[in-house]
Amino acid sequence: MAIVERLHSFSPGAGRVAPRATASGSAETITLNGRWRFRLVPTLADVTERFMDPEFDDGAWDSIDVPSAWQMAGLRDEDGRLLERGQARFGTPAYTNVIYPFAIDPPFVPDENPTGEYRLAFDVEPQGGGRWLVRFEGVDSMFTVWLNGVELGWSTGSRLPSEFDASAHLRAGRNVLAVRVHQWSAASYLEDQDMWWISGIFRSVSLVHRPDGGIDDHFVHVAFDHHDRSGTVRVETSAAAVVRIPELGVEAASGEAVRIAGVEPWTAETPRLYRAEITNEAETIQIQIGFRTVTVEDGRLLVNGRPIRLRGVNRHEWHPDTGRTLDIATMRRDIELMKRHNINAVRTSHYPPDTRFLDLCDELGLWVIDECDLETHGFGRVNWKRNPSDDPRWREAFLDRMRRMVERDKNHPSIILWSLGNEAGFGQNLSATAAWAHARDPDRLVHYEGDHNASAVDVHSQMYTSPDELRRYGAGIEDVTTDATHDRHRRKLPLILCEYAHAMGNGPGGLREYEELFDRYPRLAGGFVWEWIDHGIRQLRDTEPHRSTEFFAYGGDFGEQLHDGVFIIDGLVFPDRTPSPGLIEYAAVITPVRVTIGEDGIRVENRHDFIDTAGYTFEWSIEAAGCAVSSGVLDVPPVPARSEADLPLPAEVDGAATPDAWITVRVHTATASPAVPAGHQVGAAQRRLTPAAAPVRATRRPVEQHGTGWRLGSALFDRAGGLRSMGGISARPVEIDLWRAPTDNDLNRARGQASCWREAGFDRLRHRVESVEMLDDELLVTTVTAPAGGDLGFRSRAGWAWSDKGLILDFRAEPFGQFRTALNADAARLARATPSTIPRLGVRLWLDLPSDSEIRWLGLGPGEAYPDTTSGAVHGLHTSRVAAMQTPYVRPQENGRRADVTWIEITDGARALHVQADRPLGATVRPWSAEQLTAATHTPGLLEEGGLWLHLDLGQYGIGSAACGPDAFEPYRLGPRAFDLRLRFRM
Ligand code: IPT
Repeated sequence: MAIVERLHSFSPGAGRVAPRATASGSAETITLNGRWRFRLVPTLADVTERFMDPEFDDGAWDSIDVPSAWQMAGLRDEDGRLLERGQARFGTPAYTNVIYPFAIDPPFVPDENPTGEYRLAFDVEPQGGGRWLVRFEGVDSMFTVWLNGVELGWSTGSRLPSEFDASAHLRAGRNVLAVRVHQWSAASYLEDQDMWWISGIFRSVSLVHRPDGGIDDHFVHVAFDHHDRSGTVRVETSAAAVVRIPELGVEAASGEAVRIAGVEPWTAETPRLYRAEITNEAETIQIQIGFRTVTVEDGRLLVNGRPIRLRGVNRHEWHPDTGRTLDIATMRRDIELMKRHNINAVRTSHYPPDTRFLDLCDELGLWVIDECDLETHGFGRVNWKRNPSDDPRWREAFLDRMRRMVERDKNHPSIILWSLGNEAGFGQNLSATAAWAHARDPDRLVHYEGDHNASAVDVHSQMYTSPDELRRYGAGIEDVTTDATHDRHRRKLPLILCEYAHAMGNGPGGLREYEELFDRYPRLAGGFVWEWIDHGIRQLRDTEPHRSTEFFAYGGDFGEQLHDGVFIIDGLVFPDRTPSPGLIEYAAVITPVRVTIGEDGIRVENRHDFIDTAGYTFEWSIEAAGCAVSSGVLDVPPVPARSEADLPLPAEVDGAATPDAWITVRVHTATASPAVPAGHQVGAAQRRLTPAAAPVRATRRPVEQHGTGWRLGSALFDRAGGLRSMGGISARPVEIDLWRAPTDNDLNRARGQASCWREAGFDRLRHRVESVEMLDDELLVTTVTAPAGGDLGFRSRAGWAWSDKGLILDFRAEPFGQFRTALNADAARLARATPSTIPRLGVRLWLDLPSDSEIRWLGLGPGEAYPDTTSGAVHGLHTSRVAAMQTPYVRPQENGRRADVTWIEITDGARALHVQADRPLGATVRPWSAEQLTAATHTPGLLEEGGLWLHLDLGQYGIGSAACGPDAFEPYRLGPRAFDLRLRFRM
């Protein structure tokens, strides 16, 4: 078949051996990973005619690491050093979410089809008879393989393995493997996942020996009977063999079902694996067996007879330097981070991961939805016309993908659901794959979100459902499906949110609201936050002569004509895997051991599904105004899974008389497990015991004239009543502050608020001092603040006084004008416009303090917190530095706010400014202005301006999930209102 025909073929490949389980054992496997010769050509017309010939001279070619994606490898020089931005050796990554970067004309793809030609010369001494296979774990998107000049076959299915029989052509001594990989092929229509388009041999390649009579394939069928706690195992093999589980004294023939009394079951909480081997004369393979049974009963998702709650994430494979090529340390790191943040489930969105990741899920304990490498989302743009999912010509390709996933991964106890893919509409090919999976593996459940009627699946799945709608599903009062039979079936199914809470930029907010529903309704089996990691690409940008700054690139940064910008940056961890505040929040909301401190006692809820709380310690402490008062350890009898216990409060609670006293209970792991160390905090709870101290009585001193302005103690004001310095620290006048640099949620065109805020003009406030009055002991300044081009705003009155307790500011403000979302509008538009929300309500001032100042505050911390993201923060005395308080969102946006702050202190060692508020405020300190934060598109765009901005707010608009989901929920929306505020500055 000519290349062109093959590229435009509905067929998934040819010449491949039947898919089979991943296995390791006595048979030899030789890695072919390493440095290969490589040449990239831009179009099919440029391919190298005889490059597969063993004698072909590739001396002038480039070289590349296998595995790697060529676009990612090409961002570095031959020695692995990052090239400057704009330079690349092998094409560049391109990002689109839904839209295909080629015309929708299936099965055709453009002539402009970057093609990588790879050559590897290697020496082997094949021994022992049998067959030799060349195994590719993943090649994107279509490739043909030649060994010693002879074609072995071709394949598609980028995130799936392909094996070719090389036996007839493998020689003792030198061999040459040649592979031609095309970026685009008919199969690209099936791989429209929301991720970077990158290509090449991006997973390992090996030469695998298959001895005659060897165990080519095996299928471990397991069950756990929760009534008598026995396990059953039956191992099907492709050749007769003996199965041994030494620890259980089991020795059985392949195919024989063995029931074993008293086994320990596998769960994500107790990932108990039994070592076993399957052996015959030809070979021995080592396996790990986990006993567990997955069922749906009474609309609940059960494992081993008990309901489970999925506290999950969607995980793409990503590394900022290597793309979708991950090393084992990175995979392990992902799981450690997940488990240390209370996550217990992964959906492998949207393709089967490197198999080693699944081994780690088995070993460390995570529930897995293994998802097929299938997405045809781009057809949505043409009303799903010609969608492959319902076109019989693609049927074999669909089945091929599902088969290759299930056959490869069928022995992982961690996998409880097979997912048919993502966002591929619905149609006969998906029904066929579901039917095939049910027949091949009756012991697991089938998932696919796009099957809205749940006609082919065993769990109902949705994405980005609002809490209101979710509540209806929980209560079983959801709308009927179009078909009565499907409706009856669907009503019996548990519901999961395979995606919710879009973690783009600052956020997600509103996680608690979902958690409450998951808690309340047994039918709701939990959900998976979208998504685990920001797919940023590490780049260097020249910021100054001889200085380059690293940053993370996103869509459009490689000059793509078509791209979806920053939508690729929507993870709970930053590209370098630093946890973002969203992950801290999620960990707190989903804590498996929830403590609630009431007036009369402490409630411990064990939200695990299987284990009791014996493995946790519960420490309490009482602090008053941030200072330790007393502490101890709670005596908590082991609380069984899914139950709760009530305990008395520590006796010391009664004695707490000092103002602003709080009790905190922290839950830690008592012992280490493979992914989580001992002493790791899994949750915390707090309760205020005594009110904050009454405001101090201050004796005011007279205001003095000073030059053309005024002096109030150590504070100087200009003639317009504007603050100029305090205690030797230069300052700028206090201003009303309504703006925040829009978050990615704010910027969503359909549900976000930023466009209204901009239309209203909150980003361009102008201030006009109306009057300055000198009273005996107060300097009174009234100001009108309104946006350029607008006639609404705030009138404020700042009363400044000097006292024995420092500089006092009494600030009052009142809104005026029509706060409507449509400003400058005609009457009709105005009538339709809803009352405006505002991003922030507060004040800001600039201080001449250095950017390495130390910050202390009493309030929530240590991390940032917004109205609907406060779960991960605790009240107390916190210390940090300016730089550490900036959250490095890949696209700069509002960040770094500390909530419920009653005082904050900024010090450079020599000078200190202490600001005390009469009520808890949001406090943000930045070395750059909100204007700069708003304008920056990447982190190197944020430049220290000299001095610090201090923002204090009485409220901010919630964070929500509007980038792909609901906006901030009602209680977290902020509108304009009159406010007053008293601040006391001490220097
Ligand atoms: C949903 C996709 O499944 C996921 O891959 C990702 O693109 C996410 O959106 C947004 O980041 S689909 C969307 C129509 C809700």
